[in-house]
Amino acid sequence: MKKEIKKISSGHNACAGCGQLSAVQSVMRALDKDTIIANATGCLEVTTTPYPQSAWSLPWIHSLFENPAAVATGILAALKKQKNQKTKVVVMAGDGGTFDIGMGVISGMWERKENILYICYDTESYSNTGFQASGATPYGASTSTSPKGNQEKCQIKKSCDLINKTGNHLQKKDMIRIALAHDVPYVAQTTAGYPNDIYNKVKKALEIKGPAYIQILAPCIPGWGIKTDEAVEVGKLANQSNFYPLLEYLNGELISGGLNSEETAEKHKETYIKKQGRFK
Ligand SMILES: Cc1ncc(C[n+]2csc(CCOP(=O)(O)OP(=O)(O)O)c2C)c(N)n1
Ligand code: SF4
Ligand SMILES: [Mg+2]
Repeated sequence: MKKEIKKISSGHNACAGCGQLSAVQSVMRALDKDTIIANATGCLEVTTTPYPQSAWSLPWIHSLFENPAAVATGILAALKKQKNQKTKVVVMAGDGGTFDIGMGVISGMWERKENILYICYDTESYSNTGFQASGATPYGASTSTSPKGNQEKCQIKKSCDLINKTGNHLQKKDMIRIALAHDVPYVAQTTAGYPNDIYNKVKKALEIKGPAYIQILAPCIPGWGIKTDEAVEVGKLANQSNFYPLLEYLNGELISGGLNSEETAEKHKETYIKKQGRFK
């Protein structure tokens, strides 16, 4: 029997139960071996490539924190020069790399309508550097730069009183709407709670001509204050509570997912919040 090659191997040093690594496994199942990945600095890159080792068995390049979209553009240009239309180019980056520092180059890539699949693993904070708030951090979440009940440590002095009471006092940036505003033909949202949904969305995105954006909520064990066996459950609750609904847009039209009924959301909201240390 032919032995299946794992596209990302065990032996990486991510935290036990990491929601991001679990989501990556589902993404990798859907990728063909004729793929080149550009990966921004962040937990995914750091935990999978401690020199001289690598957990990746597909062509993979580490970009800076801010520029995997530009690196992907360069790869695509080189493939075009070689008249190669077969090899897929995929970006992988965290929410900090996507919502914040990488925004300008992402916008350029989408403006040029390049055939690149961009996947954002959304841990709702800068996990790799100690859980600082990002543009993806939801309202009320305690992070190391918006620490609830710890005025001493707060780095955003002006809003300290407010942060002290609530944790993060800013709303999460709506990256899905930003992608749609760029007329990205395939835009989807999912969570680490749904491995098959991730797989199906990646497969679909790869069939689309032009840019595609998939945002995957990736529960972070220490950053969210959850147990090592809870990332999948919390990923499911995020959808069921309507905090992070599954979404799929094709040419601007919602073709699957959307908000769950009020009744379903009400049933799951409290459990979603109470399970997480960052909301306590
Ligand atoms: C220009 C620059 N600023 C800061 C850093 C330090 N840094 C490395 S990873 C990281 C946070 C990454 O956060 P995110 O993109 O959300 O990925 P995660 O670690 O959460 O998966 C930061 C701030 C850097 N590498 N480069
Ligand atoms: S800090 Fe969070 S995102 Fe990083 S490896 Fe650990 S669980 Fe995963
Ligand atoms: Mg992150």
